[in-house]
Amino acid sequence: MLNDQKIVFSGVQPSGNLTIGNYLGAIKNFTRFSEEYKTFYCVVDLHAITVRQVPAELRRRTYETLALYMAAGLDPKKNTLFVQSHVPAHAELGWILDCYTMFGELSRMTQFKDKSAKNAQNINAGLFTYPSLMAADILLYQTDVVPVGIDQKQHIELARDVALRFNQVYGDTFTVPEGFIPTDTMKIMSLAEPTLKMSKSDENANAVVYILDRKDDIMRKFKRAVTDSDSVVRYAEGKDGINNLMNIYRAFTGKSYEEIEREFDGKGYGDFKMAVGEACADGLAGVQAEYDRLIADKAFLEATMKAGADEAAYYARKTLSKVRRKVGFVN
Ligand code: AQP
Repeated sequence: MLNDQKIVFSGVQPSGNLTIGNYLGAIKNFTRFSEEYKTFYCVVDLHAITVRQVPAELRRRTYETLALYMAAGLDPKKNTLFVQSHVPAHAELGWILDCYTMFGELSRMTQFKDKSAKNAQNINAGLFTYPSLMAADILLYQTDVVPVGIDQKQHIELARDVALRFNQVYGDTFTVPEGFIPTDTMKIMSLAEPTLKMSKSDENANAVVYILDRKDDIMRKFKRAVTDSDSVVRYAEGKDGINNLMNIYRAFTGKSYEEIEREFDGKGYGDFKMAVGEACADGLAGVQAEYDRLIADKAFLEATMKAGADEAAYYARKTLSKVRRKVGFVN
């Protein structure tokens, strides 16, 4: 790493099949940093167990998420790709930062409230302290930039507050990170309820387009997407379904809202939905082909996660030893 090279960190939970929300809001943007930044992209399995997982599925999805990172264009020679639980410094710094994060702060996190409502039978302490583990993930690497969807904004702000608090008590220890949130794709919405975020844990598979969905499924899901009683393809307040489809179409074609409005002038929603489906299927085809190749090579995936963890652990150790010294632990 060069001395003045900026650092990027982000992660995705292997808590379900990844969606085009995860892809357009996060993973696709990861690649833009590979050339000029030192990048750490992690499969955050420690976070995933805040919601009950089937162990064999968690293991399988951990491989799948790593393969998807690479299929989306992250070259392991240019990016440090690893699994969170392979670098124990995350859990250790997570605990330390728990002691510098206030109960009131954690109580205000909307993700905690949402996930508690969804998992009323399992409101565990990990779900509550998730943001301080996320702060540890970020701060361990002295991260400058964190590419995420808008739903993670509140957690990034908390990570900044914790870094500032720690730095104030012990002197300069952590870089204070900034979020990088894409404007058009920061929140891809559910196809069934376009006022809600598209989520990999949604029980309604028709509301969600998965990165690995094949064309038939993609077309069927867009065909059924909820729109409105108007029939004009136009980006406007109150047209949540159409706005969402326009954002997805923009992301896959690079067209502007005006170009889309012109393209579908005088045509109905049916034509527009089919075009969005085609663009999405075409945009994902390359990722899927590369994924199919990578997922068949388990030895390569294991070698990649091992090399990534070794490299990440090297950087993590530097920050952790500094923190341990500052808080007063005996070495
Ligand atoms: N719908 C979305 N639109 C834009 N960005 C999104 N992200 C997630 N959903 C959308 C971004 O993807 C990254 C990884 O997310 P995560 O795995 O940490 O979990 P999440 O934010 O809780 O995503 P999900 O899909 O909703 O997972 P579940 O259902 O397991 O809770 C993050 O940068 C996130 O912003």
